[in-house]
Order: sequence, then C-alpha cells, then structure tokens
Amino acid sequence: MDSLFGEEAPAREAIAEGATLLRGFANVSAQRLMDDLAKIVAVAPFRHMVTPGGFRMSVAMTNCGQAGWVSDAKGYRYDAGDPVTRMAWPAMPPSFHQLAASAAREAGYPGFEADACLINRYQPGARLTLHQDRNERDYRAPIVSVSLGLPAVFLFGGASRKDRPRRMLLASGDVVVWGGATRLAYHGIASLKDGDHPLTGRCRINLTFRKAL
Ligand code: MD3
Ligand code: FE
Repeated sequence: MDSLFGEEAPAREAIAEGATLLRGFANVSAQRLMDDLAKIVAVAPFRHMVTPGGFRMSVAMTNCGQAGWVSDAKGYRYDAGDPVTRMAWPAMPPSFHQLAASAAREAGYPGFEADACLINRYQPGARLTLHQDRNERDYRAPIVSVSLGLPAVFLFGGASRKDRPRRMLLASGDVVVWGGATRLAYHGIASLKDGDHPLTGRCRINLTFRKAL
C-alpha cells in the first residue's frame, strides 16, 4: 500500500489557501487532450496577441468554448468570436470539459462548469509576466490549469504585485485548481527552457478552464 488512503488516492497537495495541486492528474487523458487540441487548432490557429500597450505576446494563444480570451489595442476581454477567422470559437471537447470538472471536484469545487478554455503555447524563451486574471465575471468560480509537455517554472505571487513570487515547477500532467483566496493572486511563467517532450515536442501547452460568463 502506497499510503493510508490506498492506491486510489490522488496526490492532492494544498499549495495555498484555496489552491490545490493535483500532480499528474491529466496524464491518463493527455494524449486524448492533444488529439482534441489538434482539431481545435485546425479551426482556430495559435496566434500571438498584442497587449493594449502594443507589445506582441511571446506566448501563442487560442481558445475553445462559448467565449475566448482576447487582447488587442482596445484591451483584454472575453469574446464569443475569434477575431482572426470571424467565426465562433470551436466548442469545448467533452475530454476538456470533463477533465476540468473532475479536477475541480477533487479540489473541493463540485459543480464547476467551464464555459471558456484559454490555450497557451510556450516555445523556448516564451514567458508570461506577473498578472492577475480579472476578466471573468464571477471570481467565486475557480480556474483549473492543466500543464502538458515541457516543464515550466510557475511564479506564484500574492495579492500585491510587489509580493515576491514563489517558484514552483509544473510538469506535464500537473493540474492546479485556483480558487478562494488565491483566485486573484499575481502569477506568471518564467522564460521556457528548451527541451523535447514526447507528448508535445519543443513546447509547453497550458489549458486554463474558466467560468468567464
Ligand atoms: C493563479 N497561464 O492563462 S496557469 C493564464 O501556465 C495563465 O499558461 C499560466 O496565467 C500558464 O492566465 C499559468 C496557472 C494559473 C492560472 C490562473 C490563475 C494560476 C492562477 C488565476 C489565479 C491565480
Ligand atoms: Fe493568468
């Protein structure tokens, strides 16, 4: 027996008030997620969005679900349509939706129904500077994040941008559920180190599931 809780117990790690790390939780579904991602990207390709300040983001992004996160000269927001194709974002595949719901339930958020999934692609050197996720309507719902492919150093700050961030390594299959007191914490991703991963090749993919509407 691995532990008092037996072989079935998931590795559930409290990392802060309201935030739970589920190490390897997505490993069993990772190949299915990648296959479904390929279909999304065929319709809504990865693109480098521009910040309201005029900077091209090093992370390439796309979305699926009822709404997608977009950034341009006018600001950050959720939009029902893809500004590149002028079509609705692709529907969220059941594999995505179900993984998000089961991770949220595991972390103490039963009934989580994501309506938006932001998909981030990091190639070597790409990074995400410290920010808060504040474009969603209801901060009571958690955000579920899924890491696939190359590992990344996650920067986990506090309620103020000045709080010195903790550094945590996120590996392929790791899922983190961010709710409660951490929902508005500053966070980011350090510059991605080069490497090659059997699932994704030379990149890291991150899925963030949100209740945006
Ligand atoms: C903590 N993505 O898309 S996921 C983002 O790895 C984003 O691509 C990062 O930050 C990535 O907005 C980090 C982990 C994450 C996501 C949302 C959070 C951590 C969070 C919201 C609140 C607090
Ligand atoms: Fe974020």
